[in-house]
Amino acid sequence: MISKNIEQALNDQIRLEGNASYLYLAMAAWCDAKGLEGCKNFLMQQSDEERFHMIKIVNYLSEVDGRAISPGIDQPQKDFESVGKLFEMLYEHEQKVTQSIHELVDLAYKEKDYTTLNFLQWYVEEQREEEDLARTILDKINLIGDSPQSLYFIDLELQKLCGSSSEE
Ligand code: OFO
Repeated sequence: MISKNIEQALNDQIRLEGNASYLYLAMAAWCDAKGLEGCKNFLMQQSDEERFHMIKIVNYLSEVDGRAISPGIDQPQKDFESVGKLFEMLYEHEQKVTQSIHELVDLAYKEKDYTTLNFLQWYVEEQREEEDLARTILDKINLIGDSPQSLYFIDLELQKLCGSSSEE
């Protein structure tokens, strides 16, 4: 059994993970339209992972006799200024998710909900890895540059990163 407060906060997290999944899908579609196959594949993979993060919370709520709410979808941004700006946005989004996970940890700690606290550790670690991955990509883009001539090489690098992010 979990408190209504924690249940609400976990449902807010479900929404955030769901929105991340659809934002990354929109990013993948934009890259696809630009012929950036490697970037598209990477972002499709990230989108799938975010959905998995969402479902993991839905299953957890079911296990602790809570009620999961399937979130509505906010229309994500469709167009992006450049590949560099797109990955900056992805990094900012991951930082926002990390902050939200840390607030959830805080709440679980205050309520002495050690079961949820334990469950959230997986997300704390996952966010560390995802932020690290996003920074690695931004470093590569900074090195290569994102002028039209450089896009081919960025795309190759992103293809190489496919399969390198973690899933359980
Ligand atoms: Fe990368 O956001 Fe999920 O946890």
